[in-house]
Amino acid sequence: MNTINLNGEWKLTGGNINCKVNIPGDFHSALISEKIIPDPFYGFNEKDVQWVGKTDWTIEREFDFTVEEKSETYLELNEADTFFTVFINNKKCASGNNAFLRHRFNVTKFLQNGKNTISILFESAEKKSIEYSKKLPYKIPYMKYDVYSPARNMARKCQCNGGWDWGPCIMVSGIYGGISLKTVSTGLFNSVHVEYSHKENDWIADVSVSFDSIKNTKKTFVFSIAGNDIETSHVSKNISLQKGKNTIQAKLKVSNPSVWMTAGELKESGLSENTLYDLKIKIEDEESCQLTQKIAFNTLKVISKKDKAYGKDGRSLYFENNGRKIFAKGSNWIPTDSLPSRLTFKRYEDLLKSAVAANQNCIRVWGGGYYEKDFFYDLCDKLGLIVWQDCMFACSLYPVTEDFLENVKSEIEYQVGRLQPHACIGIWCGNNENFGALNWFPESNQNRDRYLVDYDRLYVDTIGKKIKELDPSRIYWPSSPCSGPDDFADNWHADSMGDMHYWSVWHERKSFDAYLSINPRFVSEFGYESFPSLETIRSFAQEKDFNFTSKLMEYHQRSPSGNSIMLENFSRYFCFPNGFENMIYLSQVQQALAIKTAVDWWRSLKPHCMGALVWQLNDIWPGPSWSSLEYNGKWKLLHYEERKFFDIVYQPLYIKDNKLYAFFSNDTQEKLSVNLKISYLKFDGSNFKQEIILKKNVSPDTTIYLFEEEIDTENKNNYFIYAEYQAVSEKGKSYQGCNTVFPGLFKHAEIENPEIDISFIEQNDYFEIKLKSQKPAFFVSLDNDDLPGIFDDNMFTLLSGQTKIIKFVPAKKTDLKTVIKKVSLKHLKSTF
Ligand code: BMA
Repeated sequence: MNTINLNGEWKLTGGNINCKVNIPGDFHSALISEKIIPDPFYGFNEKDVQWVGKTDWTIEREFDFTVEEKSETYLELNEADTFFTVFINNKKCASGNNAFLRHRFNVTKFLQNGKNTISILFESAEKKSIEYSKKLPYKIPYMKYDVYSPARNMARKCQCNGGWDWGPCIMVSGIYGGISLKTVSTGLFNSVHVEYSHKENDWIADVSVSFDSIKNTKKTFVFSIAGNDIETSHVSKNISLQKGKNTIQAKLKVSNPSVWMTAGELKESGLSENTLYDLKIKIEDEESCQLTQKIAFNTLKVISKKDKAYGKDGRSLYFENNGRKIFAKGSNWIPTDSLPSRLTFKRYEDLLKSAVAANQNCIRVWGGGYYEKDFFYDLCDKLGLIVWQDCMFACSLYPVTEDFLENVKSEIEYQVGRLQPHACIGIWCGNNENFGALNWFPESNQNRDRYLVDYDRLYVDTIGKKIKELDPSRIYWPSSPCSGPDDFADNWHADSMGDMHYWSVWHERKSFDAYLSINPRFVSEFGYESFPSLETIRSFAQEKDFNFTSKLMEYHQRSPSGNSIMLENFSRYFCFPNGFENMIYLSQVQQALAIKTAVDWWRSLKPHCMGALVWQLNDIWPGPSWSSLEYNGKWKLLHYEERKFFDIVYQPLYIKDNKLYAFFSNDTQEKLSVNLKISYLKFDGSNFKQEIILKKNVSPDTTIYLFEEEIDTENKNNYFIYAEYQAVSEKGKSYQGCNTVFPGLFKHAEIENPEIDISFIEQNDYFEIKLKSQKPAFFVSLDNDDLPGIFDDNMFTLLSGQTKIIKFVPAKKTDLKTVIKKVSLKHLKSTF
């Protein structure tokens, strides 16, 4: 096989624009680098670049080609977004209308020896979608946000390009996965499918590969699995290929491979990565014609059974890895940038490593973005992150015309074929919130049956059937949230079955204790907003805009009345902070507390509740949102708090109905002997009452109830509760942690000024920040302004007289003077 790589510089024309574009890449990025349009993230610029998405664009270039006898040449495009037509030597030779496909077109007859030209017209997806929607027999409604692209649900492209409640409307187009010409004398590999079985540690990989042959011929296919710690396994197969699609199978035996572990299991084993193996399939006498795939050995599955829960009909939902029940702790992943040219391996690696560093073991690839890049799944395989994979349909109804369904079938065929071999894929899910969406629109409320039939045709008859056919080894979950393949409750409020999206605390503006009013099985979405740090705000705003309700701050806030919801809760829980910086800090404290309140409760419900996925992990642009990681990857206080409440050993504490409840979670595979101390302290640091000392043994993978006690409501503003533990496992591993709860409201607590001394010490490649407090200090937080790096703890309680040393590891080498200048300290009392 000969490949001509057509990536690189192309000419871009559209309207009266004529400039250069780098492929792979998007056209907005080209216009930005050519200074034809401004950075759409800055100020109100988003409004000024909407014309780009409404314009048709053409890219073109030349290339040399040598015609080869008895061969066929295929033009391959990956992630061509969306409606495109290809011309080679000015002859139309191919077209496409799905950004989620790998397109392969036989263009042999259009090529000539020597110089050739290729041009590709990309019609505005917005224009095409509006045209398409007008041809439909009835309206197909979709969720619209502040700045949106009409009829976005008609196009098979990233749905949130059309604007969302955390991101801008930037209707990108281009080729994001690369373009090449492949000349073959036998054919092309399509995809590989692998299923595993094992006895003890002798594994069998059942491999079947799909191969497109250009002729009838006999070939030998060589299968192999290799890796550092195994003996390479080989199987050769002599095959009579038919012209067209062929499936070739082989069983490969592998002894004692390292078995795939989730991130928590890796941490427990002192490992940072899974061992991946190289599966290779090639044609014996055609070295260049091969397919390689990273694989790992595991049996990861979903258990979902009907049961009785809290006296209600229930349905469990949890992951089981190699026979072990896993409490899913993680986040929802959205596209990492509005501009595909900026989607780099480094950014993905940083975000996913940050997720693991916060003790997450599960990532949901949300249905309004992309089927992610191969390296995303390679990273999840390596890092032990279970992937909940949505199909790319979100917050909308969709057409079910024949051509649309055919288009979707090819999309699912390609994407499931591409992703199936990844060990990290835990569950296939039909869509995001589209069953619930049937209740959101006047059209579907007036004529539910019509849209319900459409729903069934798309997610059950088309997508569901296809996925079950292509990957029977994994469960297909029709929608998120839903109460099960055969139940249709409102899983924004019904808690006993399947997965929930719990949004009552944010969208319904309820207080944090509403989280304790539900007993969910698996919460796949819940979230609370905060503002990003000042360094991120400076990237899109000027000092004059530094106010929660400035026109620009409200413009970058895409959740309806998001800023006022945050302010409303400030007044519900806190003394009102003075100044913009304190409001940013407090918004992050508030966000972290909201999510912690939920997780402390839901972890105490294990094994009834077996999952908590926070909305959202990352940001697509700089602005207020539900993320725990800012647009530039910086950790918000929520992410630091996640590292504590998602840890494999943790002590959930909560107050419910004026009672303190204490639990202990051991998500390790070893028994722990635990020493616990619960202190009741006044805000001057003295004891409010006698502490409680407990010694407990906690079995593996178990959460136990410790005790409950009435809180002293009379004095609830005069003391706080500080719990700390040391735990040792059977094999001598030690764990420690602490947790603080206030019996009363923070705003009424008699908090004193703690007078914290801070000093900095330079070490080899990190810095120590020494803190000593005279009085108890709360939500003590360090911020590294424009100095990327991570603290080994943040947002913590400092007891009076306690000295705490925080390690700051800068992303790049820096000096003490810079650290002292750029690292600042805040705590609750300092905000008012
Ligand atoms: C859910 C998600 C997203 C949305 C989020 C916050 O609906 O599925 O669509 O951004 O809530 O509103």
